[in-house]
Amino acid sequence: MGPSIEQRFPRPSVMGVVNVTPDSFSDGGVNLDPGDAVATARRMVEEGAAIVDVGGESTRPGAGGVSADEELRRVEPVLERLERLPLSIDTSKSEVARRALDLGVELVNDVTALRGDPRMADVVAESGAYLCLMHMQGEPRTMQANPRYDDVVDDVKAFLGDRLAAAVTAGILEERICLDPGIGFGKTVEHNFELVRRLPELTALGRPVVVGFSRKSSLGKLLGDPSATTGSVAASVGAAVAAYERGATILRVHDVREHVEALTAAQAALA
Ligand code: HH2
Repeated sequence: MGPSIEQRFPRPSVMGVVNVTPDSFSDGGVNLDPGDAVATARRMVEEGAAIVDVGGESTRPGAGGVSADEELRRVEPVLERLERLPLSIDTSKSEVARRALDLGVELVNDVTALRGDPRMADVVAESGAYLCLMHMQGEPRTMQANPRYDDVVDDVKAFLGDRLAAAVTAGILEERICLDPGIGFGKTVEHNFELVRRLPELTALGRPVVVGFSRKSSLGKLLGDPSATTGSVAASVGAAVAAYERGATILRVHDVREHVEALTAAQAALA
């Protein structure tokens, strides 16, 4: 069966992001050409990424969906050429996940936490892959319209606990699952920072936590631009180090070298 997710990804581990899309919020178009995506993924591993997350559908605020065929058309040529690299697939479609797993991907990163496709749980269970379950309020097209919570951390924790239980009931081993509060997915700036500040309440669920604050617009807004759609690398690194200090295990980032260097220093200082 292989190692548990915490053995496979010791804290802190960096997950590099490669979006093979025309429209992702921060790297849209940059890696749409398969050759560019392959080169970016290889560079990320050289820079110290423990895994590279390949995605063929943008989930940025306002994004519509793409078909499974289109998603596969984007990611398949990339995955085929990266067979010996540690990879995850960022998808909510079982058809895409199944093909990616056939091509050697070891983790399924599902931003719908198994709610998007009724066949996804079986595909993950049968393969024995690692799984990331992420919180999202609403759907990408409308999620930033007016996010509301009674208490954002309590709500996200209850959701992730429920989705973890559903995954285990569907036959996925708990030791192969990690959880993610879903920074920017139906959340205000204050919600996002509160989730990091109170991260120990989420690690109390007993599973490794993934945090993806990298380049997100809340960082640009925090620094004074109310209409920001992205955040700077420096602000991303600051948020990632804070998340690590509060207990995050995997940091999902676009700028691998900067995060690996910062987290190595943070670990030396904190461990
Ligand atoms: N964020 C994005 C996409 N997938 N998966 C997890 N587990 N956690 C995240 O925070 C997360 C995610 C959005 O970022 P990105 O992939 O860069 O952009 P886009 O969705 O526009 O492709």
